[in-house]
Amino acid sequence: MERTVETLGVPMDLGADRRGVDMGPSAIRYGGLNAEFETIERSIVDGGDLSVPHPEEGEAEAGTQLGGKAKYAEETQTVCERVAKRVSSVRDEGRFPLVLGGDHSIAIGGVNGVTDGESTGVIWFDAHGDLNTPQTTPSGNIHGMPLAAILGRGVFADKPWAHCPEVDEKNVAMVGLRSLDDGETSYIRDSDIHAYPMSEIDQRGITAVTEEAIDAATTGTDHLYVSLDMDFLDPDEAPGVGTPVRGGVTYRESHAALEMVQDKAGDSLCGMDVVEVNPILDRENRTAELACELAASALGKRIL
Ligand code: 6HN
Ligand code: MN
Ligand code: MN
Ligand code: MN
Repeated sequence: MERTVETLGVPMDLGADRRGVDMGPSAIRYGGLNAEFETIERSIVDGGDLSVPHPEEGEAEAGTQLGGKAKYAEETQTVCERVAKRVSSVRDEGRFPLVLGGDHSIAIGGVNGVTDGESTGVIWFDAHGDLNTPQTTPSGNIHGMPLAAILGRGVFADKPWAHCPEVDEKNVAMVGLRSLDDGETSYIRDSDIHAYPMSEIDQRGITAVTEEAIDAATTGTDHLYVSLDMDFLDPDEAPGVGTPVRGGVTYRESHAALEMVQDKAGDSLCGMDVVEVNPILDRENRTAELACELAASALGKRIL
């Protein structure tokens, strides 16, 4: 893995119903990202924020639909293409891309930015499946659809830019699930995706489950991308997220999982995003601070 980390803020909230995650990148920076990285032997540079269309400025139209419900589809495509381009050039320049969200739709850009013809495993830490399509979505919000889009289904399926054929379902692992829509449940059942709901974490423990997830995502792949939706954590720990769901992982479990990513797969880790931080709903910026800590854990921070 590249030693120097470059952060890329994506102040995007068009994929979610609640406003506020557009302030996520600022909150994460304010939460002490640089200080966290000072303790790791790697430098961090801030690549700034990408520009994102705003409804207030008339630059975005909620009405955009793609054969069903998918709000702001055109704008989301524009932003994700920008993310992919930047992530890819960060890697070309020999740095590690760390994308700060923003709603989870931006992961379409993150994954597309790293694949570049190489087979890629993906670990998706999330309460949700993010496997909806415009036909199965209850909300029309694209942040509930990015993993399906990456796998070539649903929103943008008719537009090949979003699909990453380099990502095979059998190398996708979802950890922390506790809120699935009907269409997502059948998607997972009919697929080769490795899905770990909270009930399995309760039974087997976070380390056994994460180890298996890492194995699935790294067996036979060239590299690994990690997508961390902060609603992976219990809302008691991380209240500042757009769509909180009770019953998530604890503070310690989240650190254990992200530390394992570095310990078991640090060499193949090629990119990461931390998304869905909503400072409006947060308490004393704790979710943003935790986002910094978890990124640092994944990228090698240890106290001993
Ligand atoms: N996220 N499954 C719900 C939907 O609207 O599709 C919630 C999605 C939440 C997505 O947290 O990234
Ligand atoms: Mn989620
Ligand atoms: Mn692609
Ligand atoms: Mn998500």
